[in-house]
Amino acid sequence: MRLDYVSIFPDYLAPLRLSLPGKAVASGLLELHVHDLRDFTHDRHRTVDDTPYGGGAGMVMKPEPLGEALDTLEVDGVTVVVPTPSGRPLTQALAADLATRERLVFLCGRYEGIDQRVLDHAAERAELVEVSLGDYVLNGGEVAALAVTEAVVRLLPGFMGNAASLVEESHTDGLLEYPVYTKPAAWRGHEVPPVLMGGNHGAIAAWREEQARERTAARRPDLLHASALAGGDDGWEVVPASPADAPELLTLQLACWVTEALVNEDLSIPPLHEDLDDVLAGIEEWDTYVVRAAGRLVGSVRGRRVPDEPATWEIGRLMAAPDLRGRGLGRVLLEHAQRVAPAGTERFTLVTGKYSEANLRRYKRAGFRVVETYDGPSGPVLLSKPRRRR
Ligand code: JD8
Repeated sequence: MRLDYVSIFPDYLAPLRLSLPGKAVASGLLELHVHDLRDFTHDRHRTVDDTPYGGGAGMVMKPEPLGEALDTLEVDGVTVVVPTPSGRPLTQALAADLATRERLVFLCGRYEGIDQRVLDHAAERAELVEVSLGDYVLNGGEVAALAVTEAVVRLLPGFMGNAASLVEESHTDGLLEYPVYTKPAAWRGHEVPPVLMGGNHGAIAAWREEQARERTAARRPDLLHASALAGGDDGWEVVPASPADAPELLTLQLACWVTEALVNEDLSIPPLHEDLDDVLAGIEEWDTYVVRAAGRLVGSVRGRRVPDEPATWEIGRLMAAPDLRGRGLGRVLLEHAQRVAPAGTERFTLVTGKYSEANLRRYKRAGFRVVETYDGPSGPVLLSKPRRRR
């Protein structure tokens, strides 16, 4: 990924060369370029701002220097990120989306902001993403550019040394992270919860899920509410699929696996090469379930007994509409696929792309473990989880 930053305070972005992005640059995963906006001026005073039309306090950033910067950085068809208090909130879902881009160009504003025509012009020739760090006022866009960079870069395939550490994270699927502990087992009268010392992975996964849910309900009920509004948990109604769902299911399937193909740089993945008949056959062969929100088919999952392995319940085609990621829909579908497994099921299996960090996070958080990695361009990776006695 290539990242460009335009700012009147280029040194403000020096931290990029430190910490995480620094290593990514060293390993060639990341290319960073910081540009001083004044280098795109031609007057003796290197002017980048002027008084606001219509009057009022403060100064506004002039369009010409920013226009020249966009030209020089050849932003046609590229994603231009502009931090602004009036932008869309930065979320894990937006970070994961931006992480699929080849390039990001950050325009860091100062003063009262950037002349609106620069943004209108950028939107005519590039993908303009106006983003806000949160509902408070900063003096410029640099801090937000640094935060967006960290949230995005750490999701890049192969970036986090141990992808596993991305697993148990807040906001990955609508819940806050659970409490964590390390040695010593007792400290200043505080003990580590015994369940964590018992080595029973299923019990540990269940305790952590419960802790995450309780903490979210206590500290961020809005997250639970948001996923409920979007039909989450008891709001997402998971129902058996019918052949009539096939056209929408094919559309959702292709949309979801485009992201997988991008992340895994592999266009050969089977879901991308299916047509309506294949989807109809799948609905026949597998126990297939769908979720609708406001009438729109937004999620699906299926399960079947593995031929000649009756005790293994294979879960597949778990899909959540790209615009609804981070709302817990994937978690609800995964839980449902396990719940509907027939009696006699001893384990669950599923596969995903070896570079599908978000999926791997969700599955490992749910207690699945990688048992095999096939040697295709994107694996896949086979994960398994023992079925806990209910
Ligand atoms: C970009 C200029 C300062 C903002 C007059 C103070 C983001 N979450 C966020 N809060 N503030 C920003 C932000 C502030 C910026 C610029 C981002 C460029 N300012 C302006 C309007 C009021 N001054 C931000 N992301």
